Amino acid sequence: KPTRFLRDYRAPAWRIDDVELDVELDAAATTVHARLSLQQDDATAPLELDAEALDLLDLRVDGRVLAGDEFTLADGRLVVPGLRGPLVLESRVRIAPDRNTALQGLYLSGTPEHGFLLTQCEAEGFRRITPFLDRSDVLARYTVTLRADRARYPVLLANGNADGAGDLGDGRHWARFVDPHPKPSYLFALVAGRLESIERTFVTAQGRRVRLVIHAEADAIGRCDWAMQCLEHAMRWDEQRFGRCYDLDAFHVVATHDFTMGAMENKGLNIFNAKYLLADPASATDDDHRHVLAVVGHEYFHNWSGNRVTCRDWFQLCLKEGLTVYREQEFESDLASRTLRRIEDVRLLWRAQFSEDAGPLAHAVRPDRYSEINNFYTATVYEKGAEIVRMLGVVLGRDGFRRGLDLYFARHDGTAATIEDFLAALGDANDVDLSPWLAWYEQAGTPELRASGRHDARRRCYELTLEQRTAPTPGQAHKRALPIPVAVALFDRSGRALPLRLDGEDAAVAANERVLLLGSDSATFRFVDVDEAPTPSLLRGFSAPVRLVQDTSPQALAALARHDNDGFNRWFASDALVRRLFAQALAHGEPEATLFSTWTGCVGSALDDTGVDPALAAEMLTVADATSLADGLDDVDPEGVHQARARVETGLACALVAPLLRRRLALGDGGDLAVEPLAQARRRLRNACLAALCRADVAHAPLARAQYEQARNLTDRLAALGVLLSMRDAGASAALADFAARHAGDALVLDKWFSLQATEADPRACERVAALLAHPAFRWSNPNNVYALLGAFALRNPRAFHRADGDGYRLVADAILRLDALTPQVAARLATAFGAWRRYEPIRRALMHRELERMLGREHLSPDLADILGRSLA
Ligand code: B3K
Ligand code: ZN
Repeated sequence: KPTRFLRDYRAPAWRIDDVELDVELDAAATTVHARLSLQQDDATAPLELDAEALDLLDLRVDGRVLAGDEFTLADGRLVVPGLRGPLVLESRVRIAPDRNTALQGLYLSGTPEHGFLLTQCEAEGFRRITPFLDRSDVLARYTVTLRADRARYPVLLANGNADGAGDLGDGRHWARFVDPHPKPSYLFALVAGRLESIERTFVTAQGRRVRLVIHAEADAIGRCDWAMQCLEHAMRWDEQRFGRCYDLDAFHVVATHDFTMGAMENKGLNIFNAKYLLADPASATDDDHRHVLAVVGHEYFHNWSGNRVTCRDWFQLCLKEGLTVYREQEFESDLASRTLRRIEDVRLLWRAQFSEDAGPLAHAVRPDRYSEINNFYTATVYEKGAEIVRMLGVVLGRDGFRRGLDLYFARHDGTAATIEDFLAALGDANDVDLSPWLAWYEQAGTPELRASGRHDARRRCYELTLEQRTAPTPGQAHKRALPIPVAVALFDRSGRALPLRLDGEDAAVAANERVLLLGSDSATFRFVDVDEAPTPSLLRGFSAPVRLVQDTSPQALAALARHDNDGFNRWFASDALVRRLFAQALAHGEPEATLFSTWTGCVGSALDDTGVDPALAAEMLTVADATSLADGLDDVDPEGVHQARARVETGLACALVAPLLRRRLALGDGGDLAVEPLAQARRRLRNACLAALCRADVAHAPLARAQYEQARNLTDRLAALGVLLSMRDAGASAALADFAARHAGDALVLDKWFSLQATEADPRACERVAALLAHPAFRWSNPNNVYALLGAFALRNPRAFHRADGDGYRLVADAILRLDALTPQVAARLATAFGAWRRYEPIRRALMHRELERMLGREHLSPDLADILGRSLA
């Protein structure tokens, strides 16, 4: 595919005001009749529509059938020269949903006998349904009529409000939908099949009565109640926190097992990967429950941030995704645990985004070029994009941010906007110039923030010097200084937060935390009236997505880990100690004893203190993952990283056996089925204790065996199984077999069973994964299966994937080539596991390079995979 550039953006030469679609549904041969009312904005431009993977039956302009020589259809473009608008273009095409394994456009979920039909159009799937101006700045009103066999497809759904339905007399029926809100084609959706549903009524703050309907196949409908509760919470929350109300008479949600990603925010008809919709305590873990809450919220919030105001072009993808991820984070933080959500987000940022930014696939949050847009649904666009919005929230304050967002929605409702529009609205509403923030969107790479402090006893002041630097990334040799908000508190010896007054200010701020804005390469901030050397707490709440390098002493970090008044910062300080210990273990084989006991003392006291949020204590017990610990290293030896990490992890467990046993006992059997945040947090801690105990001493294995047997929820059973597996307990194989038998036929639970085995930090996981590829529950055509087994192995098991003999690489590369012929987006995502090849030690580097070249040498690669491989090798 040719490279597209942001600088080449041109407004569309033709517009589509109204779309009428008539769809005759059939799994093997569906016909789509489209009637497009077109306006011409540029009189010289020929009409060029996107059209892929469809058979064109006929084409008419204002009712006249065009002859074969009046248009061309090649390379995904339907070109009709010499037309003058306005006009009505009609096309009839035939498509084959049952052969659509790419899962883009109209496809079949499940088998032809038992499955159902559905669509996925973002980013460029609508062109596989009908010829169209398939770009996000063409907004049209849709009327959609579906016709299908009633017995085979009793439920018919499309975007918007229902506008009639009836019988066709020949065993078939029809249903019509009108969507009053103009929308881009990527938000189009239809669903047809045998689906069950649950329904509630929601009355919006504006008094609109809305039908909320969740649809799923018969075996899954019993697991949709949690999602329904989450949806109601999300709708109310968006009204209260952001003043956003729902705008149609019905909101439909559909679950499918065959989906390339998490879920999709189609207007009024969200489609979900079942993994993010179905949840009950017997078949979903606590984490799953929170993910359902977050994703149901995320897709719903898109109704404003994405649908009512959409993106001008795909370069602006972060406009809707960064903002919506941020809204989702706030939603979960308000409803569940703010501390836990922030810790998880920061862990994800480090593991996925920092590493992406450190390799050849690094790109700006708003990239300036792409060849395959589907490869840009990345941690950078989503997570770093959300971090930028969060920083703006910190700088503008809660009310200022709300004012800005209100103006953004008011100004751009019903249109397609840009990042510049977003910054202008937020800035105008607050009378500030936010244009320097554009640099965060345009510049790739993780900034390094150096902080050093100096106390001057004679002048009673504390000077904090902050410096920033961003290393070059592909295509960006020189980096500009970014606006970096650094939230700061200073604690005295007794743990009291000091009032903060900068030199030259009249009075100290009331709050004992403030945000310093570093706008240049370096700056020094002088706090006055500071009598003793304080303990600085920096980047509080992770106020900017940077790599913090601070000269803080271990004692100061320990004081923060014990006493910081914010839970996230306690964890953050503890994590900083972990990283120092890890670095020592990597360099010298053993971490230094005093530092080690300083850290274990902090974790031990969190464990003993029942006043501490159990989720926080659990997170402090959980050592950072190997990928995140290797961040910033060169010539990485994954085996060495694993050993050093294991030493830190096992050392902690051995040092804390007594408090671990005590706390686990005090937490009780955890066997209840409640899913409210505190119950989840207690289970989390109890399971973290179990894992640590079994790591410390195999003598604790009976605890894990007993928990496996007695568990009344999936969280506890799966946690115990993971522990047995990682200890290589004699009973592990039997437990694995028992688990598979208990959950036979339950694809989502078996995916967890696949992942557990694929992520076992043992080189032999490679053979195990190879064997599991032949398991009857594994299907190559199902993205969930592929991610659960191969994705988990390649992206979350560095020790086995990077096995020194190269078998891990070969296994995954072979799988990628096989998948590319089926589901290119999945193949491309898996291939990102090879992206960081240059950061490894020479032998692995060469092995990874060889696999990349081997894959690239294969004929008929999809554009998706070719793009990832090409950029990785560039
Ligand atoms: N917008 C979709 C992602 C579409 C991915 C296309 N390859 C899900 C979301 O972010 O809500
Ligand atoms: Zn999204």
